[in-house]
Amino acid sequence: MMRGSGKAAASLPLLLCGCSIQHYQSTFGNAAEEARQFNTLFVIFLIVCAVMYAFVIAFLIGSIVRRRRASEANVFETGRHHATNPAMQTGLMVWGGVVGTGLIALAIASFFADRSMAQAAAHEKLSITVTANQWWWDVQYNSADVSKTLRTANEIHLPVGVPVRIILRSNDVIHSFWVPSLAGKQDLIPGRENDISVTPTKVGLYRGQCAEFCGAQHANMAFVVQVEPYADFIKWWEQGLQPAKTPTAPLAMAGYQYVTTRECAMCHAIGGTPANATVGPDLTHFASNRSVAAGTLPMNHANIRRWVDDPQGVKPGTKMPKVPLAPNDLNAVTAYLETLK
Ligand SMILES: [Cu+2]
Repeated sequence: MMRGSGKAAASLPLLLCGCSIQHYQSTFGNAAEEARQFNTLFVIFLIVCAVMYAFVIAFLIGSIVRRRRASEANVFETGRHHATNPAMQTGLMVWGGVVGTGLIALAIASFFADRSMAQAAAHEKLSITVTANQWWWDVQYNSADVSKTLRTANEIHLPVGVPVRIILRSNDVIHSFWVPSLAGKQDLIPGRENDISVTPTKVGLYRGQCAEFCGAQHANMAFVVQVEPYADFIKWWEQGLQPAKTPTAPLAMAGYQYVTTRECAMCHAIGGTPANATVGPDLTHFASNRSVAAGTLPMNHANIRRWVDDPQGVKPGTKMPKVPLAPNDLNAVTAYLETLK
């Protein structure tokens, strides 16, 4: 796992990536079939619109020059601009044809891009449910075998080359799921289920972000998507299903006692412990994540301590309350959370 230096969230993307950050968060990332389709469509629209625009500007300049020459010659060219002028009529018909052809070409390109994405969506081999909350992401990997269903938070793993259906829900207000390198945006709406299909084509780490203003900490509602080979993904899933290890060090053991029996257990679940609430993020493998508080701080000892000590200071308005912990308890809780890998 990458370790950050504890600097501000602005430096987080660089700290998160031991790999290339070239397409970490880029609409030109082309890291999934859907992003590639969108970008192809974008290029076609850009070229057609650029040609149209060039024609319009050329005609505009031509008409200004012509008008100026006529003024200088003090000639009032009665009738020459009239629509009954044969040359003008031909010109208008050609222009109408160019515009019509351009619009039809764009409609056809759009149709085929939609069709291609719908075909990919029809062959999904994996479904995950992402539920948005102010301001974090609950992620559930669905399985026909309920014992294999995995719940995590703020970090999504996807196998490369496998079409995935991401079911989108919201627990509070409207959010928007957006991983620019992989696909377009899709809203998460309370009381409604949306979905988006993604077929990742490039192994890598990609940043996602809520793209619909959802409150004070909207900017700190991020997540990362790790696209990896299928075998690695299955291994990760199996590891994720393992319960949290019971710590042996005295300080972490004291933290285990506190977290699983006191305030923390009222909101969080930790597999294999008495803590099983679902209000907040599942913490079973919390320290394996790359960030604390949905992309707000890099994951490291200092930042876990800082977050537990004063969540409202780090992320004002977050639903996680400040629990007045004695220094010993704070050290113990931090030590225990660090063992959750
Ligand atoms: Cu938001």
